[in-house]
Amino acid sequence: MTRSWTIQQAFFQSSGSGSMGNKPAELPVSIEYAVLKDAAAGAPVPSHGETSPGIDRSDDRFKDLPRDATIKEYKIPVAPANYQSQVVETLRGAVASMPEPVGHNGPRYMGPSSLNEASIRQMVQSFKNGQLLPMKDAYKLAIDAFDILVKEKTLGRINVPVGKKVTVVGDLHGQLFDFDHMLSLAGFPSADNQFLFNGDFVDRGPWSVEVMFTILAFKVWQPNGVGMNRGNHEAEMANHFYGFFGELEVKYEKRMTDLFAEIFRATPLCHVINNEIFVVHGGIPGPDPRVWWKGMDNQISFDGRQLQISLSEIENSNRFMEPNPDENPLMVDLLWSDPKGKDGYGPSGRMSSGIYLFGPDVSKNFMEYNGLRMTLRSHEVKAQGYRYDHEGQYPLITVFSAPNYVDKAGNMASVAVLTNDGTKMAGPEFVQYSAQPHPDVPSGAYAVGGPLHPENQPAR
Ligand SMILES: [Mn+2]
Repeated sequence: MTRSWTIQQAFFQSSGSGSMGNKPAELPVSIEYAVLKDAAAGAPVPSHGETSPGIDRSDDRFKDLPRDATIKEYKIPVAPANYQSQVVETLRGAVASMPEPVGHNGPRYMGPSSLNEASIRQMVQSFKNGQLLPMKDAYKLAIDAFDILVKEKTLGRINVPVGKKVTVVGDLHGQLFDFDHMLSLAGFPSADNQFLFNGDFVDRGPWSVEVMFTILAFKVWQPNGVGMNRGNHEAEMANHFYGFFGELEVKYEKRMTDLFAEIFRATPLCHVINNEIFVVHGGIPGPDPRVWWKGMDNQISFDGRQLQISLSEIENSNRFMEPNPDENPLMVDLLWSDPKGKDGYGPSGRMSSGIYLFGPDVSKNFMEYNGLRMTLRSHEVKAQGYRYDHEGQYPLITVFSAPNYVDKAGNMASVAVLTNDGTKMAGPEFVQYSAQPHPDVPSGAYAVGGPLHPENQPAR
């Protein structure tokens, strides 16, 4: 089996707006997507017109489809009873025999009990001053975080006691100076204020390593008070192209990228807060079966799901893999999809044939079926840092936490705060903020083609 990368690039081309006046984000930046294919070298492009076994193409539902439409079963892989990582097991021994960082005068990680609010504040301050955890400590912290995440469920549960709150953080994308500013406004994770990081911690911003180690320090400090959802950028393919792996290689070593790939495969895909609020990076389950054909355009909407997916199906699904629409359509929907204004499903411009947009009827049906009353998601830049994409009784809200995204979007950022008022999770209230000054390292510096990518650096 040869693993080949293919990458495609699309520009945000938006015209018009949805029935609720929803407008796609207007951005001077491109959105990119890539498809990781497991295929023999030279294998033909998947043919259109395919129908999964078990699907009756003569069913009335499909009668209007063009002949070249592909109809694929929505099959959810089941999680293994326990996941064993050969990568991590091998590293444990290697890390134990790494030299102690004698003479290192930057931040240290001396085990879970060394973490507290003061030590993490100091760590972030050191990161802002250009210091790093030493190699051995960095591995230890990352492995300790892996050991916690690997035992969690694909769908996590957060319980906020009466009078306490939870802060949901959207895309951060390695913007350390903005992240630190956000913490100064929203506070640190605590028993009074749990945190849920909703994916896209890394890539593009050139301090993805420091943002990631800060989040892992929070997680190891308070395993039950800090949640993490995987985003579409917590994936090997994305990290390879958009900077996190290049940055890890420059700041540490290439071998560490394999560990982070395992950490991301162990990261839950979504959380539910107090049985009321669904939190996921991208969106909710896509159409079943998955239908697509050449020439789909954004005028098309289809009503594609007769059976709803339950929270327990998500909880028991296998996340220990890279996002891949053929093997795990659910994961791709949760990590990649976006809301739209009109009812029904529609094709997404992010990636052909595997990613969908979903309308307000789709999100309402999912929430109603599962006894939920609100969805928070991230994944799209918004001018104010948040946006009610679907309104009404079952709102779906985007929260995005990277201000002036990629140093040029000009957007504000926000985090969403929900409080248990004794009857329900009240809110969200949004803590908004704008971009902070940062050292002169551009967004994308460590990405493929960027000035600090390992291939573009002089030999050290
Ligand atoms: Mn995203």
